[in-house]
Amino acid sequence: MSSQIDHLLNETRRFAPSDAFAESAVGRAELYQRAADDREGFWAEQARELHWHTPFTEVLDWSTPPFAKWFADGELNVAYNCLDRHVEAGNGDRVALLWEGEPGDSRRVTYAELTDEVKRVANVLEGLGVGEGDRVAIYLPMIPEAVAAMLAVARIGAIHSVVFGGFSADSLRARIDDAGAKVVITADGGYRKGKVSALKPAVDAALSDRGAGEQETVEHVLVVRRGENTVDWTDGRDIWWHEAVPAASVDHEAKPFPAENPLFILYTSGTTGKPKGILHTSGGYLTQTAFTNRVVHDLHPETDVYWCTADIGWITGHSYVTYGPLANGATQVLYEGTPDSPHPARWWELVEKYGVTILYTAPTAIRSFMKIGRTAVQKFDLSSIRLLGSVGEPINPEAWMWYREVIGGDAAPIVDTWWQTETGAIMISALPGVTETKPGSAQVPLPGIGVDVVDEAGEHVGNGNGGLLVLTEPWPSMLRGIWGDPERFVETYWEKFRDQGYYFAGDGARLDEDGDVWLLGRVDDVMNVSGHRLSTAEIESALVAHEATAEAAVVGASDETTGQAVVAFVILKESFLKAHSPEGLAAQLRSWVAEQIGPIARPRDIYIVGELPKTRSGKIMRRLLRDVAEGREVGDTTTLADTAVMSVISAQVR
Ligand code: 6R9
Repeated sequence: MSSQIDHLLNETRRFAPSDAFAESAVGRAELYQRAADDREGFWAEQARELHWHTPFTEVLDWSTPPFAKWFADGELNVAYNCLDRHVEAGNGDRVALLWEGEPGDSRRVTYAELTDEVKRVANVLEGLGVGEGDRVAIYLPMIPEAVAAMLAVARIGAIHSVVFGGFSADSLRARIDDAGAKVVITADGGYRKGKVSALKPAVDAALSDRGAGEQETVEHVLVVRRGENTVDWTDGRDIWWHEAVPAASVDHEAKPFPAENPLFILYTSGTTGKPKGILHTSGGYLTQTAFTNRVVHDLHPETDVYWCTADIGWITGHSYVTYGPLANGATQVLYEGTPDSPHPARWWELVEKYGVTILYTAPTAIRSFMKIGRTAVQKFDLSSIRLLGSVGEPINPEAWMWYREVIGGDAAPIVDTWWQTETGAIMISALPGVTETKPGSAQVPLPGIGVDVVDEAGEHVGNGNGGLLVLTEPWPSMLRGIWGDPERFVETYWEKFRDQGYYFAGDGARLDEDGDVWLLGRVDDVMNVSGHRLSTAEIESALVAHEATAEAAVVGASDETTGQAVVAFVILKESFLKAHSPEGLAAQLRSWVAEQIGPIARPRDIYIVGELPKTRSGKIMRRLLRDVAEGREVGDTTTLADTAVMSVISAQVR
C-alpha cells in the first residue's frame, strides 16, 4: 500500500489560520491539551454547558463495552435545553428560524414562538397517548413544523424516527414497522422543483394493505397543511395539525429524563439491504452536537446567521439544524426547496437576502454550482460569509479551492468535517483560527476524540501511510446501538478490532507526514488493481482536476488480468464537449490520470455521461455504476434521487 502513488498527498497548498478568528480562537487551542490531560473531565465540562435538572456525578460508564453510558445519573430535558432556557435567559425575541419556502413565502420564528408551538404539539401528542419511549415517525418537508415536531417528541421523552421526505412509501413502511411507531407526523405535501410534491399518499400507502402477521402499530397521523393538495382522509386516525395544535394548551412542563433516555432512531444504509436503525440518546448527544457546532463552526449566537443546508431527514439535519444550533440559541436559515429552484443560483440569493455568515453544506452541492459557473453565483452579494463547512464525502481539492475563492471570497476558512450517522456529531475537523488548513484533508481529531489509521491487524500505520480509520475511545454522541439488533451493532462496528476495542468506521484513510487525516472513501470503494490499492476518491479527484471535467465517478470493475480495473464515468463541461470529440477527450483524460497518479491508476474505460446516479442525500451510488461497468443488469435503484438516470447511463455506455 505504501507503494501507492498518491495524488492527494501531492496537494501542497496551505492556508494559515485567519486573523479574523484570532479572538474567538483564544482558549480553543488549549482544548486539545485539556482533553488530552483529562478526557472525561473535558467532556464533563462541555456537558455542564447544558441545563441539567439533576446534575450528573458519573461521566463515562464503559464497563460493558461496546455499550456506553454517558452522564448516566444526570437528568435533563433536551427540548428545554433547545428552547425554554433561551426564553428564560431573556432571548425569547431572538429569531430561531428564518424560514424560506420554495415559492418565496417566508416566516420568522422566534425562540418564544417556537417554544410555545412545541409546548402545544407536546400536549397534542400526549393527548394521543404518546409517552416516554414511544416511537413517532416524522415524514415532513423542510418547514418549521418539522423542527417543532422533533422537539415536541423529545420534550415528552418519546423517540423520533425522521424519514426523509423523498423516500418512497415502501421505505417509509419498513421504517415505521421496524420502529413500531405509534404516530406519524406528515404534511399534505411540500414544494420541490416548482411543484407541490405530495407526502400524505405515501403515508396512506405505507399504512394500508396490512398482510396477516403484519402488525399495525400506528394509531394516529398528524397532518400539517402545506401543499394544499387534496388528500384522502381516514376519520378517527387522521388529524389536521392546524386544527389540533392551536387548540392545545400552551402550558407544558418539560420533565427531566435520564441522560441515556433514547432520543431518536435514524435509519441508514449498510452493506446489506436492510437499513440499520441507528439509536442515539440524550445527554451525550446534545453535549457533543452543541459543543462541535460552537467550536467547529465558530458559532456566535448573538451575531451569526447560520445555515446548514441539510434536510432533517439526514443526521446532518438532526445534529446541525435541529439540536446543535438550537441548543446554542442560534439564528438559522431553513429552506424548503431544491438549490436550483426557481433559478440555478437560488441558494446564493438566500445567502444575500439573510446575510448568512456561516454556511455548512456538501461537496456534491459545491460541484453542481461549479457547473453553473462563478458568474451566476457571484451575481449575489456573498460578502457576509465568514466561515464555510463541508460534510458528507471527501471534498476534492479543486472543489475546496472553488468553495474558498468563489463562495468564501478567498478569506473564509473551510472546515471539512468527517463524521457519520453513527458518530452523531463531528469527529475530525480543522478548528477555525487554530488549524492551518489543507485542501482535501479533514485533518485532525477534535479535542476529546480518539482517531487512528490502522492496518488489518489493528496496528497504527504511521505517517505517510494508508489504512483503515478507527475511533479508539468512546465519545459522548456515539450510537448506543442498532434498534432491535444488538448483535448487528457489535458485529458491524466492533468485531473487526475487538482485541483493540476500536470502533471500525468503514472508511479508508491516510496519514500525511504531519499526521493529518485524509479520507479516501468507504473501504468498499477501494479498488485493488494488480495488487495495488487505489481509492475511487483519489482518481475522481485527479479527473476533476482536469479542465474539461465537471464531475466524475470511479469504480473498480472486475478484470481478468489485473483483478480489478479502474472504470470512470465522467461528465464534461459543455464548452469542451462543443469543441472536442468525446473519444478524444476520453483518451486525454486517461493519460491525464496516468500522469497525475501513475500508470497504475490509468482508467481502463472512461465513459462520457450526462448524469451520475445519486442518492437523495447526494452520494454517488457506485454499486450501480459497477453493474454497468461489468456488463450486468443494473441492481436496485429505488434509493436514487432520479430513478431514470441509470437507463440513460446504460444507453450512453452501450
Ligand atoms: C455526516 C454524514 C457517513 C460517511 C462516512 C464517510 C463519508 C462524511 C466526510 C466523509 C470524507 C468528510 N463522509 N463526511 N468522507 N470527508 N468530511 O455524512 O453521515 O450519511 O452517515 O455518511 O460519509 O464515508 O463514513 P452519513
